[in-house]
Amino acid sequence: MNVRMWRRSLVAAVVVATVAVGSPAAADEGQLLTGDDPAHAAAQPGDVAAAGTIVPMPDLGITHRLPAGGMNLWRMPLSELETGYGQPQLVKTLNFGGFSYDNSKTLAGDVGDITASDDGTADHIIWHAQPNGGVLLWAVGGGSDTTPRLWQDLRTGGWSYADSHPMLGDVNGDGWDDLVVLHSINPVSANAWVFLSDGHQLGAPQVWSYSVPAWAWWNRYVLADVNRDGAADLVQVRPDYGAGPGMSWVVRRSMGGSSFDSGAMLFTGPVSGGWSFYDSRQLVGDVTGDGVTDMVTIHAQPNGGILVWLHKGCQTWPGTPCLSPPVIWQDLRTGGWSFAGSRQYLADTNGDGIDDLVSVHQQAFNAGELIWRHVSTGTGLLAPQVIADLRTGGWRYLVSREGVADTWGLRG
Ligand SMILES: [Ca+2]
Ligand SMILES: [Ca+2]
Ligand SMILES: [Ca+2]
Ligand SMILES: [Ca+2]
Repeated sequence: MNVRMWRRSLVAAVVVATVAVGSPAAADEGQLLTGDDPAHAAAQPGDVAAAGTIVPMPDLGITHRLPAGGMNLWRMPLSELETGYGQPQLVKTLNFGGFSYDNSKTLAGDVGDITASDDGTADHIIWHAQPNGGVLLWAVGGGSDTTPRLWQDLRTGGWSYADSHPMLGDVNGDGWDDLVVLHSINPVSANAWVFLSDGHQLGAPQVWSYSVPAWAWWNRYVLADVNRDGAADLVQVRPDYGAGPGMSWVVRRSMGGSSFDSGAMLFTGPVSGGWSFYDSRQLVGDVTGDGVTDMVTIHAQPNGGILVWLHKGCQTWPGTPCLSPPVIWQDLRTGGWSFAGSRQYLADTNGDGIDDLVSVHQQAFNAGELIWRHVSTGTGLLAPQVIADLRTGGWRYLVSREGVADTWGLRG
């Protein structure tokens, strides 16, 4: 088997993943937590949690463009332990007030008890472009009260929608997601601003790092806890500077709730080895269940298909993060899988503490999409299984975007 990766020069539009849609496994249904997020106090990864144990019950937050330019916010339970598993639920229709799919970035997370009736389902943060180039920061909480709250007016103070890149993650380890905004100061550098959550809303921005490399076409970023101290770190993925479009992982650790460190290189994949920054995307989570954070590279193949690579974490806490040499974790070069026609996430879909792969996939000759899970056994990924068939109902792959909210619940 040829396991080399190749740079992909042509984006094909052929998407033919066909499936037999199975019904989700019946399970004792759990109960979402309200109030505090137990954060990292959950059961040890790999354990099968007993009833009453706190387990991940992640939501997929979906933002879908409306024909007139507004947007619908949705949540879809990703854990089979949760009521409504695989069924999108409409959270809020934003067809007023200038809300715009095209002129906003929307993030799903567990930011706080935003309203008195917040039920612990996904919160949605809206980073909303303003006519003067600035930004308004809005929040929509989980639960019955989904009226958008205007949290911050960033139309002054030098804030620029065009120059900013918002992300959600719990960078100070208190269980609530914080907003991290990379704001460019020149074409190649950005400041990392952090808006800490106090459990109810986001506070004033503070600079955690000066002059991190800007994102754009030469960098991507993921917020994830690489060293398992409870605080999400800033993970940078970049081309192999000076040597072409290879791919490198760099981690900037969250330090003491007030800064990111200067960064350490975890992996360099040279272009000569087939690695391509441009033909790959990156995910961070514990997919092996050993409690150490792994990294996953989704890499395009010459025929347009996909290889899933595992870079297994080899850090022993509290040591320096490190990665084992990458191995193929799943071969999706056949079966109609398309790199260009899919988006991937990591989330624990069965409450065993091991992150599973989730794919949102465009369909041939159909504007809609299928959402799949690839359950991790800890040593590999099981065959993909459809968890939501969104080929009908008005869903459109090309005018929707998603994110995973790190929400938790009690196993039923
Ligand atoms: Ca909330
Ligand atoms: Ca936090
Ligand atoms: Ca960390
Ligand atoms: Ca799992």
